This record gives sequence, C-alpha cells and structure tokens, in this order.
Amino acid sequence: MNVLETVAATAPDIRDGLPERRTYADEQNPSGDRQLAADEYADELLCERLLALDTVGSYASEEREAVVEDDGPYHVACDPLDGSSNLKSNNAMGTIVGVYDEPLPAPGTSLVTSAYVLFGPITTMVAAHEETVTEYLVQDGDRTVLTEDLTLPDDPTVYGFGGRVPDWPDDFAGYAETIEQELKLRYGGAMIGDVNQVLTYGGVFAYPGLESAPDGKLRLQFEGNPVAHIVETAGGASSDGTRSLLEVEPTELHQRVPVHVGNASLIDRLEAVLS
Ligand code: FDP
Repeated sequence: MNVLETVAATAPDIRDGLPERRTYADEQNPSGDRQLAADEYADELLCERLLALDTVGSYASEEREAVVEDDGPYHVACDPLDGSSNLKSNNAMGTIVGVYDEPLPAPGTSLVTSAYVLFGPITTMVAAHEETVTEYLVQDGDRTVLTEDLTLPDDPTVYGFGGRVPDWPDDFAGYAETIEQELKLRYGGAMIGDVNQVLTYGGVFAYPGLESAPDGKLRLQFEGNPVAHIVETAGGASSDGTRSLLEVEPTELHQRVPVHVGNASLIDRLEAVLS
C-alpha cells in the first residue's frame, strides 16, 4: 500500500468513529486550539498506519508537538481532521496529507504528493501527484476515479474568506469589497470544504493575515502547502500575500501562514493590493 491508498483505507474508520467523538478532549493541540476526541482518534489511526509503510520515514501532524521518526524516504504531514469544529454542527470536514521528500519542516517545493479527503454527503479524495490532480470517490476504503486531470474552471464564481471582518487589515478588506461585487459567498468554516468549492466552481479562498494575528490561522506544513500544491497543480495559484505558498521558507513545524488560493487572475489581483 502507498500513502494515498492508506489514507483512503482509513477514511471510513475516521468517518465511522465521528458520532461518538464529538466532545472535547482535555488537551489543546500545539497551536493552542482545543482538541476534540475525534482529532486525537484520527491522528492516532493515521500515525500508526502511515508509519507502518516502509516508504514513510516520519509522521507529523497538527495534533502533536514533535515529528515521530522512523526509516524511509518520505515524510508525511497531516491535518487529521481539518475543520473539526464543524463536527458539532454536522458540516463538512476533511483530512489533509502532504508527502514531502525532505525531513519536516520542509518547503512546499519538496512535496511529491498532496491530497485531501472531504467528508461531505459523500466521501471524496482529491490528490495532486506527478503534475496532475485526480478526484476519487472513496467507498469502503477503496478509490474509484471521478475526474482525471482536474483543473479550475476559467470563469470563477465563488469566494470564501476566513477571520472576522473587523480583524481584516484595510488592504485585504478593500480586496474583499471588490470580490464581493463579482462572486458569490461560499464559506463553510472548514478549509477543505471551502477549497473544494473553489476547485469545483472556480474562485478564491483565503484565510488572511489578521490585525490580531498577522500570520493568520492556518499552518504551512499541514494546510497551506498541501492545498497550494493541489490548487497550483490544477492550474490555479497560491500566495502568502507576496509569493507562492510553496516558496515560503519553513522555520518551524507549526508555523502559521496567511493562505490565499484560487484562480491565478484573482490571486494576482490580491498580490497587487497587498504588496
Ligand atoms: P478548525 O479550527 O475547525 O479545524 O484548521 C483550522 C480551521 O478549522 C480551518 O479548517 C477553517 O478554514 C478555519 O479554521 C475556520 O476558522 P474560523 O472559525 O476563524 O472561520
């Protein structure tokens, strides 16, 4: 089994374990977010199963402080349950995986494969590998191809921006005002659900730097890089405000980064406003 097969095989176990794990655990994750029992459960399953692969030399996740070391050429960074605060309201969530060929923390340019599982009305996986993006249906732990060579539609229609509006810096707020005139709001509070809307309909997702948190909320290794890799491979663009997320130099495992991904024309306009 490879990493993507293992993540697909684990997806039904994660999903089946959700109903009884909607309460908070005692712990916070290393970024200071409260952990649900479901976050811990998904993390433990993925850690055990991915490290069992000969090719996986280390596992890191949003839910644990340090990298778990083993032997093997690839290094896996996971957000086991992205958008897990949506579990309470029963809305979309996901699992994000980045497979790097350098020890973590690593730059996005060393990603060889990135993928996310979307737990929506159906379970799907979207994966970037060898210059192409594929969408799969995940059923009973197996994948069947739904869309080959997935690309962003040329005509964007949706946007979703995180963070409270009064906390947006003026330049980002100005950008948002122009985008609101052109596109439809689609914000569900789980990055993976919101990014999947952008991949499906074209548009832009952002969790920008905030007045109270200039690096935003999302994490470079576990969220920013894999999503940027997928969106860029699908013909779109990503930015931290000035450069592709894949070009951001990693300084620490849990570092946060402003995330903007979507159609290249919309990201170019954003960079023109922010820089
Ligand atoms: P969550 O805290 O529920 O795990 O990863 C962080 C994340 O969700 C993203 O999935 C989502 O885009 C963002 O936080 C939502 O944050 P807000 O509640 O500030 O909108």
